Amino acid sequence: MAAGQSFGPLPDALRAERIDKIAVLTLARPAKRNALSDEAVLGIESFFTHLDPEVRAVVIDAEGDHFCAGLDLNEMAERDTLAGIEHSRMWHRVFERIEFGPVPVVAALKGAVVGGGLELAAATHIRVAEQSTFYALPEGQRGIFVGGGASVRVPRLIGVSRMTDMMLTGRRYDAEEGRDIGLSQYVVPDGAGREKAVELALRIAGNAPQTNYAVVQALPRIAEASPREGYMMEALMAAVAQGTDDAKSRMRDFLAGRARKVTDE
Ligand code: 1HE
Repeated sequence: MAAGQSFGPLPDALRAERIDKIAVLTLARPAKRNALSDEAVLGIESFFTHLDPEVRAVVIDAEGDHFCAGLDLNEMAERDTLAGIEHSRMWHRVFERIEFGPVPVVAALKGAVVGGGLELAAATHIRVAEQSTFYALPEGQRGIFVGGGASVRVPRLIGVSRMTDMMLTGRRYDAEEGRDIGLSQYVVPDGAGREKAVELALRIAGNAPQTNYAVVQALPRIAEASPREGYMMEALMAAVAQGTDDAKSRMRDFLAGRARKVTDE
């Protein structure tokens, strides 16, 4: 474990740095294609748990040519059934910390985004894919099943039938296809993923915290609620957000011509 500045203790497989109001967490085990050991997954939890309250958005990127080759298969062989359940539940806990954590998270994807790597990516809010990116769920070929939340999150992105195809036939999607079906929101040239992810995270960090909170915490819950409950939750969240001094001063700035227009870049 190396001291991760103000990021809590981080294992060697992770690095973290601060850029202005954002933090960048880097998967740093390229020799093993950033395969996720238990130590690394717990390190991700530690990073999000110890995040400085001044940090307004996070980028997750990776060293080397691949974002993440999934679960470290070396750690799998000796696990019995009960340990398998506990292990999967541990991944769920950590990835929930990302999805429903304090701030929006942007992933910079490249190369392999497979198995648990896709599960990690699916727990983030914005995904930027370099051209080299490919997505797969090789669990089907390894005789196992997904365990890091993919059966909940991936169908929401691409539908049950596409995930079924990925698992049963080993189908891979490339970067462009992935964007077209909803696995990423952006595709950028190779080498440009981190820069684009940082640019987006800095822009997100400039939003009012109450808006980012509503988008991360309320929007996915509203989207899953029945319309009756959803409309009510939306009204409550809207009232909470607009009642803040921050919202009022942002609206005054716009009306006085001091704020960006939608058409300004
Ligand atoms: C690994 C892992 C890993 C690579 N665990 N060690 N995930 C998989 O089934 C993905 C398996 N990996 C691959 O298909 C390929 O490695 C890649 C397409 C990602 C990259 O290929 P390549 O040619 O660049 O690298 P490589 O030579 O295959 O791998 C380099 C090293 O990384 C090699 O070790 P070395 O000591 O021989 O150099 C590989 O053994 C090692 N490596 N991937 C351990 N995954 C909560 S449930 C989640 C379920 C899952 O995620 S299942 C895992 C699915």
